[in-house]
Amino acid sequence: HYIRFLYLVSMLSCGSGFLGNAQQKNPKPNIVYIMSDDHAYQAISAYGHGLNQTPHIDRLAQEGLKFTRATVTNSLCAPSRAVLLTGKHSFVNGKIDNMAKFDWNQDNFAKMLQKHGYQTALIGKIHMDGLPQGFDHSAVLIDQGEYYNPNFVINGHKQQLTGYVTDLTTDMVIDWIDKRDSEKPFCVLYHQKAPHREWLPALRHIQSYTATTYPEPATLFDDFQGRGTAAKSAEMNILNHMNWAGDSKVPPPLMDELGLKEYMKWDKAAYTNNLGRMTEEERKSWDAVYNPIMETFKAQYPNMTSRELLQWRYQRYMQDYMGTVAAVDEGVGKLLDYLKANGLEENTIVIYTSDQGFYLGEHGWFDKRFMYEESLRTPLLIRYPKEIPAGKTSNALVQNLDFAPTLLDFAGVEIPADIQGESFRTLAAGKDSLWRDAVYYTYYEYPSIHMVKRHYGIRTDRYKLIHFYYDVDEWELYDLEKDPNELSNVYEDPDYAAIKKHMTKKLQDVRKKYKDSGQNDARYIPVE
Ligand code: SGN
Ligand code: CA
Repeated sequence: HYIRFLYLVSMLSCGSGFLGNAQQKNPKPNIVYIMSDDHAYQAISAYGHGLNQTPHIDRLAQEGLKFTRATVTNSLCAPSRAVLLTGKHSFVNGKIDNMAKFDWNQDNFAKMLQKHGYQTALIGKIHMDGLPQGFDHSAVLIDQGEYYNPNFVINGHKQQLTGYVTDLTTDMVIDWIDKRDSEKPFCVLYHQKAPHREWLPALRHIQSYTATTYPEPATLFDDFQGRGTAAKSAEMNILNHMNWAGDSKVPPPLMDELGLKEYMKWDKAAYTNNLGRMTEEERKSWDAVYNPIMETFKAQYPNMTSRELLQWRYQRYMQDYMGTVAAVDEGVGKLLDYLKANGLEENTIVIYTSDQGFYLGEHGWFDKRFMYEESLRTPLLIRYPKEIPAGKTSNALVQNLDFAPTLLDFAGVEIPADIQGESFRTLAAGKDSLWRDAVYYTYYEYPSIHMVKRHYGIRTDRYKLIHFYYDVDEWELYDLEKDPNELSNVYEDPDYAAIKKHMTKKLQDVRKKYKDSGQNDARYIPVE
């Protein structure tokens, strides 16, 4: 009777809803950290680009806070995940690129939460070898993972699951929350593979998404005048550097018939392997939609100009990319509905983000890596009704470096002194708080796929300074207010001499603050 009484009182006093008994006894918030892979903010309708609809992800913006200038410190999958876990820059946590080994023995925020009574789980893509540490439960994809009937490594044991990867990931997250010990707070990292290359949407989405025409970005036909060698030599062009079979879904026999060459030597194999994972039934449904598209392409191809070919490939890319986003969005809806139906809505922090931004045809590109806006910035929405007012927007320069300290802060765990990020808890609550005026960025994976040169730099409210190094020594300065598409490098422009000086000094300060140096860059030049 006593417990019942308390329960009634809590229901009355909280007004807005139901709180389970467990949460009364333990006020620590639960955490659902949702991170997709390569999800451009341009592909979330709450960000207002008008390309697609993501009603469920948008709920987090309506009921929570939307950051418009959240950035990553190194725009690549595995390094981004290492930064998330450690709260430290790549040159400190050691995971500088997708190839470097991640040392799971170092501390991470999940380990710290565990020590403070949290139940923790990691479900989906992690893209790092070794058994994840800091998690009571892990179900992770191998490397990039697969879209159809994917292999998962569940607590160290490999297993092929039946179904579509995005749906499976969502269901495993909900299932884990459902079966948890409700006496303890929980933290789950819900990491979708989608919308990562090679963009295979779920069958329920292919019909409508392949029938959609997307507006072309203003810079689709960018010729890179006004920029340096790095932008000119990157291999991310939709026309020239995408795979015909794996990406554009032109079947290998049709490639041969039309004389289309493999750009990457695994192109045809990627197509065969990806589609080869489908059951016969699944493959039939897929072919019913894609075969007619390829028939039309076959007829049109001989008369297409290279401009038209780029336009066709851009549409194909966007259709499949957006198709994979659709299932991600539905998953978020399912998860939010689950939290609500189970009285977990009030006491659970829900974050939606991506491991980095992505090019959706801007500059003619796909992929990421660059410190230019589309790949530097990442979507970030956070909902926690207890502290964060609904429907607000923040343009503060937060980074993925800040997740670990922020989540520790929310959980009431002391933030270790060697963590380099800062908690944005107070900021998110809309309270006055001092915040950084510049973010620091580093990128190392070169020479490698997409050939984006090594660089580092800072971005402030208005300006961006980048240094490309290793096999070039080039500086770029952008005025983001006058030139939001970053088309004109003003580093040598005398009108910007004072800004250049100021930004150069700021960059030196920031490198000092994070303990980066020319020596760090030298460390990553492989010895021949
Ligand atoms: C694969 C992709 C690249 C992508 C990297 C890294 N090529 O290599 O386009 O940049 O992954 O992506 S593919 O032909 O294999 O699809 S990341 O998100 O994991 O960093
Ligand atoms: Ca990624």
